Amino acid sequence: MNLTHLPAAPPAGRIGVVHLGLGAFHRAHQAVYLERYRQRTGDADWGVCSANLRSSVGLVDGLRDAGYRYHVAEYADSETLTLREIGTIEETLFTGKEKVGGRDAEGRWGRDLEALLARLSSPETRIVTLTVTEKGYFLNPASGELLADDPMIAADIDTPTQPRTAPGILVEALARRQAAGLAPFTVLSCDNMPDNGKRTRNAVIQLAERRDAALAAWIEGEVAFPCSMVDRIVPAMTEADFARLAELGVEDPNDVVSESFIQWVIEDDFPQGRPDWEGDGVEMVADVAPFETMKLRMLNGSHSLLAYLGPPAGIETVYDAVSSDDLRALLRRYMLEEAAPTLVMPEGTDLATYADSLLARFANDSLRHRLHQIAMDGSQKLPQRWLQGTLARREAGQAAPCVALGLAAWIRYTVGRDHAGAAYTVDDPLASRFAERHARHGQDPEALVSAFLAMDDVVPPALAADAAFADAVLAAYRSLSEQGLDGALAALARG
Ligand code: NAI
Ligand code: CS2
Repeated sequence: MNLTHLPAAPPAGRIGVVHLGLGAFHRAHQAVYLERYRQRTGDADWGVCSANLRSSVGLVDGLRDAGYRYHVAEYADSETLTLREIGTIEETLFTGKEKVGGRDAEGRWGRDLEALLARLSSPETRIVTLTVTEKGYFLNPASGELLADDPMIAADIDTPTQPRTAPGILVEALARRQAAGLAPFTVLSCDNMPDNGKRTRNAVIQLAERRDAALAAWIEGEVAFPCSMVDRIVPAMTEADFARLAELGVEDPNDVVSESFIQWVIEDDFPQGRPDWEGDGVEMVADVAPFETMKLRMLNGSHSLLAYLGPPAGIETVYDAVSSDDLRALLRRYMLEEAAPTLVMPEGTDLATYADSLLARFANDSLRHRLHQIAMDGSQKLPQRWLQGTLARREAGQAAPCVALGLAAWIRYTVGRDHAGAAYTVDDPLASRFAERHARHGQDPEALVSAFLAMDDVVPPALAADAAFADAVLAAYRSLSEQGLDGALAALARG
């Protein structure tokens, strides 16, 4: 093993960034960039206070107990590893519901809420970043409208000074800053959503309007919500990952594993200032949309194809999936024939080379990126990964057989049983709706496919009404059900 250790820089002591969503990706991406920035410049202004609003109180307390130090194990391949110690997270907070004796019902909410709101109201805090997953913004996946009827959002509307959601916490923090005569902070979403800054702004303003029109107008006029494209494959840790690191003498429950590749493309709109990230390879641009759409449709769209085709056929990880020539051929066909033609990229962008680089990253034999993890929250992911691009293709009269197969696979995946009949959890905010459709139409493929396509908060109505496309999804569904993955891929290849 070619192993490189990189120790963390000394703590800064000044918190310039507050992060919502202390998960694996935040620890392996934004925190890494801030660590590299601090190592390069010695600038002590950009320490991070990182909060979990909903889960993982163990990580919040574990990082605190470990002196806020952890490692990112960056694998270029199974023989080349950089162990990067991170010290930029200097405070961790938890505002979710605590379990009492393991029982969720009696837990109280908001253990550290006041501490988080105080951090967010501090003049030192100039940037707020988020990785709360696509569902953490409480937006209709297709329209981008705030889900005002969601019980969590309804609670934040009823008790706005005791918020529980990311949008609610941002509104309350901005209200406190406005009341104190302070400038706002810049809100930087790092979630895999198209126009993630605009969608975050949308959620925050729609929620603020239900509280105070003047506050909403202030936010609309004063708060920057730049968009960003983020990229680093950071699988959820497995026991095998911890065992591998233990063999190297690194035993820390807060560590994360990632690939060595990392990318961040950010719209340069930071009125309160920012680190000069350019020195660490961050691309600061005027418009991030082309980069974001390219990555969401080519990388994430490919990931989702594997995520729904793989598990029912007993395939567990991305690496296992791309070890199959047929699945690799499917990804290449999807990327070059269905995704790439929908993209508008700067002159000279070579999408074929980009596709090859993605397939090489997927074949990283040191990442155990579970397909079930990628399959999570499909209702929140598929609009931007497959459906918006496919609608454009259909409106131009072009076929989309790979996405039709992907949608058929997603519908089959949501039944929650694999090829051997073993049950698994369908982890999605709309899971109960899927179960209801399977219970009612499970024996009638045509009615089942129609019922899924009719979910207009996921599938654009114009695409659902496209009879030729709906027929292609039904044919793919029947092919998967009757001939399995190999048969369906062969049918696709025959065209
Ligand atoms: P994770 O499971 O480690 O962390 C998820 C975080 O989201 C946790 O802090 C959790 O508490 C929070 N969360 C979930 N639902 C929430 C809600 N309703 N409200 C508030 N917070 C909520 O997952 P990970 O790997 O950190 O990914 C998080 C997000 O980062 C992804 O959804 C994606 O948008 C983005 N991302 C992830 C990449 C990866 O490879 N893991 C790569 C690129 C982007
Ligand atoms: C994955 C992404 O879980 C998923 O949905 O497709 O987290 C993917 O690993 C990242 O976007 C890569 O940058």
